[in-house]
Amino acid sequence: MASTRLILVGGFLGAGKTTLLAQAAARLARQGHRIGLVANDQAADLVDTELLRETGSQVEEVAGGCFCCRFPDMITAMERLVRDSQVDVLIGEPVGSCTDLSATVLQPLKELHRERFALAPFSVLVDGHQVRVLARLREKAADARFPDNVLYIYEKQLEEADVIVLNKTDLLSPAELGELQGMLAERFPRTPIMTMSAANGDGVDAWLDYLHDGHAVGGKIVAVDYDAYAAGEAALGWLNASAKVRAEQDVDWSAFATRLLEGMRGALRSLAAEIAHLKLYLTTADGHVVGNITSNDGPLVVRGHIATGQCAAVLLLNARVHGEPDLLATIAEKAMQAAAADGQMDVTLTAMRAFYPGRPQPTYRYREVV
Ligand SMILES: Nc1nc2c(ncn2[C@@H]2O[C@H](COP(=O)(O)OP(=O)(O)O)[C@@H](O)[C@H]2O)c(=O)[nH]1
Ligand SMILES: [Mg+2]
Repeated sequence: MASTRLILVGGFLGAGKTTLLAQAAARLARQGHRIGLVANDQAADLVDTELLRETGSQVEEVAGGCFCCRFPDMITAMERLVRDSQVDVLIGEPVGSCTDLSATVLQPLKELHRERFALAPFSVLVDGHQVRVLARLREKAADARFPDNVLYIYEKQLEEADVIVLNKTDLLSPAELGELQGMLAERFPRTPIMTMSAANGDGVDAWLDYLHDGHAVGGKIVAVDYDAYAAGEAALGWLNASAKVRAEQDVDWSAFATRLLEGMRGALRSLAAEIAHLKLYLTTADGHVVGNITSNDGPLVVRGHIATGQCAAVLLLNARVHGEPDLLATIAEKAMQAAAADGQMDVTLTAMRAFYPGRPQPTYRYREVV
């Protein structure tokens, strides 16, 4: 059987992976490819899956653990896309708090599934803010957003990349861009560094071309201390919730999304609980709205459109925060009720899971590059 191209895009929570998957899928589809996308999370009810479905590509999700701990599920999902939907390019996004992917996913793919999947260089996305955080980590500054063990994951993710992609360049001045590229090149001198705005598409074609050009794939395995890694993952409270929202009359769904995200951010700020990624997806019979926040001080972005006259929506809410899961659940529920009450709406929770991710236990862990 012919092999299927497989592109994996890593990077921390909020770096822009899902945005890039959607961009790449659209471009490759225009070139006549059939695309399969694979989302991944610690639990079900994923905003990312809905976002990826918008692209018109086939989407699978691997929920309940990272690709590394759910390797057989990842293979099954990919094989299903190839068999049932005849896709010829697969693009996957591992959980943003996951690292050691070269040892646990890339090497087993290379050794055990060489005939099935033609793996592209492993790209790790990073946004400028995160690069600065890393620099401050090395200086041991007290104002880092997350504790050291979370920053340990950031750093390991970049260390194992075949190619680092500095994303969100649209938010940077040329001088800042040059400075950040310089910082990355100094810290990771053996790794090619590309730049991109996944949001507006700048650099995406150049990146897709690069993946084709025969560069190293899974070229390094880095030393990862699993105690530090597990402590980093367990420092982040995780929440996946779904709810039904109803209104008596026509409502402004974007305003509801903004109120909900602002409400949560306000409560989290007052506890000094730093947001890694807070996102929501509201679906109605005619249109949807997406909302995102990737730090306590960063922009709140709401986009999408819902036609007038839509009085019922399904809400998906995903939060990854440096704070306790139970507290996160309470904050989320209160913010939902408050945002609904402000718009004379009614919200009914249909599922809510709040937890710390468990210790990573990869299916495979290679010691050497194969
Ligand atoms: N300004 C800007 N925002 C971006 C870019 N890429 C992603 N984002 C935004 O960053 C947030 C997180 O993006 P997402 O793709 O969900 O990140 P993920 O967690 O890595 O999958 C969303 O609000 C995106 O719209 C970019 O190139 N520029
Ligand atoms: Mg994502």
